[in-house]
Amino acid sequence: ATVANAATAYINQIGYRPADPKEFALVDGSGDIEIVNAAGQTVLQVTPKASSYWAPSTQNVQLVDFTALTVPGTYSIKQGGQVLRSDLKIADKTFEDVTKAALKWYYYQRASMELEEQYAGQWKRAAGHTNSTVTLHNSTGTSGTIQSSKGWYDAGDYGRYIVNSGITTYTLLSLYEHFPEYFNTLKWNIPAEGTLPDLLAEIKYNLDWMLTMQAADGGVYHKLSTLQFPGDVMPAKDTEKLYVIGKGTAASFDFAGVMATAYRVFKTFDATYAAQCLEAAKKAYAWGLQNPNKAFTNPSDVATGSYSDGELSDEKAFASMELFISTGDASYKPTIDPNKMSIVPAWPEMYGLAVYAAATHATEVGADAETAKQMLLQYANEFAYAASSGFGVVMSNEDFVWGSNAVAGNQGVFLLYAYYVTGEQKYYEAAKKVIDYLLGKNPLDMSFLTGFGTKSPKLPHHRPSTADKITDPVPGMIVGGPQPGGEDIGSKSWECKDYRTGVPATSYTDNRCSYATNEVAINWNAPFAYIAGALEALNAG
Ligand code: 9MR
Repeated sequence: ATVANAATAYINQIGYRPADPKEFALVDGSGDIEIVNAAGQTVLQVTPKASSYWAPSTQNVQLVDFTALTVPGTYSIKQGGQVLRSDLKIADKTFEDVTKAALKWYYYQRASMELEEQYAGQWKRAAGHTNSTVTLHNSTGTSGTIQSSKGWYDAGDYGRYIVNSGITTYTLLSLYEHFPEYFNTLKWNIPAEGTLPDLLAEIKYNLDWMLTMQAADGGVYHKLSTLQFPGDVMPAKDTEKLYVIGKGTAASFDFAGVMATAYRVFKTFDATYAAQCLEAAKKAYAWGLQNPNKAFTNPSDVATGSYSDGELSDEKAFASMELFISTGDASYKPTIDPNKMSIVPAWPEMYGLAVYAAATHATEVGADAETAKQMLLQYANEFAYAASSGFGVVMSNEDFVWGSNAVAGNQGVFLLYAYYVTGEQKYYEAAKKVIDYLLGKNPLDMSFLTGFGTKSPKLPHHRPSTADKITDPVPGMIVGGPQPGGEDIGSKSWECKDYRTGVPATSYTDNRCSYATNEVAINWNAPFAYIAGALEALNAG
């Protein structure tokens, strides 16, 4: 009797660009792979690479390189005469739609305004958090109210947090700054903001909010939220009192770096606005220098996201570098420390951004640019090597933390930086594999982007998607992804049953309860949008 082939092929479910390197992963396969076109003809026969062990899923994985196939179409993957799957696609501008969707999601996250049907379609909704007079919590060191509105909700909750807005807005500003031509014309149906390109119109909506969070002395408040997380209600139904909470060093330096960058990006569109951003950056930076150790922790009456970080030197380096590049004023110039280790950016890890900025501004920063470049390449070489085995990504066990998909994403962004400074194809190829991973070439066989792919999250931890009574979740959201922490597991009604598998890369559940694996967040969408947008922009025209 013939035993059915138990092989599984894991692919980028959105597809592959015709001229790109192309690879899928195979588990439990044996023999050659045939790729068959819609007419039933075998167009490519490939011998899979030798298998390699991937610790995060404890699987032996074979990589199958089908770069030689360049004709757009939909294909089947066969092994031993058996069809493993029939949704393999090669298409021009493969990542344009996901770029638009991932960026459009920021519009869906907008506070203080109605989402009209002409833009939001079936996800139209009433405005939330419209009362712009917000009470200063005593943790700000003062009392009274400020005027604050606009901005993006952080995640599945409705908090607005400066630290997380910082890295997010910076990543999106960088996307524009690195690829202005591409983003000057790319549009995704959001309300116009003067003549700004859509990407800058969206970014400005959050910058406007961030600017309201600066106190008269230059210091920046940490966050704006209710005291407790709201229930599963639409934004307009979350009517608990809003507070401005905390004021600290991380928020002030993150704000300073973002505003210094915004100055460069908005200068040619709106000189007055750009000047306002730069002024705000300088004042926040000066406050940070005066208050170098004001680490934020949640006050005892506050339970919303804390984004607490005790290590503040990287935020300072980031702000210094961006201010230095924007102003040319040597008094801002930070020293690049080659021994600093945590170089892949994350909300509490901003050092890598300063390193990258230094590496790409040799004229301004002088000798440090070479130090920065060497640091970048030392890691990028390890990353490129790691991408040649397992599921083709850098991710190792310790990368599977809360928001692991953003770790993968930021590794990809980092690899693209290495590509820009060297032009070496191996970095492009490794960065490209990150988007394959996020869109389905992973042991869960899952595209982590809502609304896209053969199998994608249906029940994200996202209050609007839960409360809106619409079957499909809001599209264009990258969920946090697998990780073994199980912080959301328990016996209370809103908690998850144990979904852990004993290995990091499959400890995930597509369930509303799972804020530790299936929530969405602005800082997780940004690196994905950056990679998808960069891959299109680099190949445009
Ligand atoms: O992304 C944050 C992650 O790094 C932390 O481990 C986690 C627990 O503190 O919090 C995550 O951020 C959440 C924030 O605190 C509130 N909004 C939702 C965010 C994503 O889960």
